[in-house]
Formats: sequence, C-alpha cells, structure tokens
Amino acid sequence: MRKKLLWITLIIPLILSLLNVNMIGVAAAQETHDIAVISVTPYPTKVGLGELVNVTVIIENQGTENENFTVTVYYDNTTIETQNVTNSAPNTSTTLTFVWNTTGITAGTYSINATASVVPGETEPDTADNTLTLPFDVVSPYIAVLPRSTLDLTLTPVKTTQFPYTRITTEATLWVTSSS
Ligand SMILES: [Ca+2]
Repeated sequence: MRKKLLWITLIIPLILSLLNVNMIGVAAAQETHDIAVISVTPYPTKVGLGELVNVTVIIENQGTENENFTVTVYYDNTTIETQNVTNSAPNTSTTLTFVWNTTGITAGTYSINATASVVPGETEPDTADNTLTLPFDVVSPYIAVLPRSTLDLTLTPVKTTQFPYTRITTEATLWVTSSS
C-alpha cells in the first residue's frame, strides 16, 4: 500500500512534469519564422523615359506563424514604395503591385529590387531570401530627326517596333511648334 502511495504522490507527478517540459521544448523548436520574396516581375519589360512600370512582387510566408512585415521596392538605391502585409498565414503567398514612374531619371539599366523586412525570430540563413534583384532597361524615347523645311509625317520611323506610329507623329508636331 505504501509503495502504491509513493507511486501516486511522487513518481507520477515527476513523470508528468518531465513530459510537460519536453512538450514545451518540442513546440519551441518547431516554431519557425521565414518570409521569402519569390518573384519580382516588371511590366512592361522595357520602357521609355517617363513611362510607368508595374512591378509585381510575390512574397511567401515559409514559416509556421502568422507574420506582419513590410515590402519595399527600389530602383537602384531609391525607394519606389513600401507596402505593409499584415497577418500573413503560414504557407501562403501575397501578391503586391508597385508602380514605378520613370519620369525624371536618365536612360540606362537599373536594378529593381524587392525586399521584405526580417520578421522577429527570422535568422540567417533564412534572411537571405528576403530580397530579390533583377536588371531593368529604361530607354530614351524615340525622337524623329527631320529637316525643318521638309517635314513629312509619313516618314517611317527607324524604331517602329518600339513605339506606336501615332506617338512619333505627335512628337514631330511638337518639334515643329517649338521651332517656329
Ligand atoms: Ca527569409
């Protein structure tokens, strides 16, 4: 009887206590925090100066917890925009669209970068996939070089595949106005 009492009062609580500690330890080890930028897609794929670029960014919560974070899109080191993502569920993706107005920059190749903020508990090497960069070309708009005395709007532009013909005729008209 005394042996049975000892089992109930000491051994069982001790076993339950150890099991409880172990269960908490396992739960903590399985909790992960990991946000990843899956893709960055600009559209159109090349623009003339002053045109708009839609940058679509897909971000995935690869961790086990709901997360709040920000996503910032840059061209080179300049911020285009920052957006917030709230309560992102585990194993789900979020699609965001950013608009880059290329007015005021110079033609050239730029880096478009999307970066998701590091969430609490997210550590290396999981932080490496929080950013994604790709090159993007901004080209000079086509300028029709026409003799002033022989302006002919029926001339065929050299870069007909780059801009629609209607745009060329508009620019030629503006050129005549400014030179008069
Ligand atoms: Ca990550």
